[in-house]
Amino acid sequence: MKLYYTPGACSMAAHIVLAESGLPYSTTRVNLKDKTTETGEDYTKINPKGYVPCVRLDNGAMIGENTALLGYLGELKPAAGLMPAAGTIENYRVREWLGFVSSEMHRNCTPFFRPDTPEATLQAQREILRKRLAYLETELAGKSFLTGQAFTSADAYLFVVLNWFGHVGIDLAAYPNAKAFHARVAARAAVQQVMKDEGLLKAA
Ligand SMILES: N[C@@H](CCC(=O)N[C@@H](CS)C(=O)NCC(=O)O)C(=O)O
Repeated sequence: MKLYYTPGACSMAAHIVLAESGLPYSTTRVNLKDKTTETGEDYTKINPKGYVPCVRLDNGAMIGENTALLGYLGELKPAAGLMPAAGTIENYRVREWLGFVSSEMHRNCTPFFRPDTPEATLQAQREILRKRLAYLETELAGKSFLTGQAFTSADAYLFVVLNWFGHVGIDLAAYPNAKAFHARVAARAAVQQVMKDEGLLKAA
């Protein structure tokens, strides 16, 4: 499998799930500004949508879209526990969180990465995000991860989105459960490795 990613972008969630699974994979960095890969290919020929993440499977098929991709990758190695067994309510609980992180958290962060977003829009987005964080805060009370004590694909995605909140201008200190969740995920060996591989942490 090959993951097309951009350092620190939402593609880091798939990168974490791959690293946590222990399955073999390779990565290719994508420059989102000029849509080229680190090997000089035109990324839009690889993924016509022009955005990350996407994964080329060993049989040549491409799969993208975080909500589908993170479920798919998480189910590849059941023993890793990243997705509960397909068809169970527990599996759909993780998918429910993937949907929440995607449409309620990630999507509401997007305007902060567009240089032309008016400040009034950013303020309105911050208000929405504060409401979503308040909900997360109650959901994470007494739990290590979104669905309980097991780390899943949805936790990888939430971790990556929470990484952006400094840039968004919301201090997670006001949300102690979310802040503790973020620190807990950051400390995982696979997550540390991925952050190093993406150039976000200096190698020890
Ligand atoms: N619908 C996609 C959106 C992914 C997405 O927002 N990717 C961002 C990085 S976090 C991106 O590549 N943006 C560049 C662009 O849209 O040109 C998904 O959910 O996977």
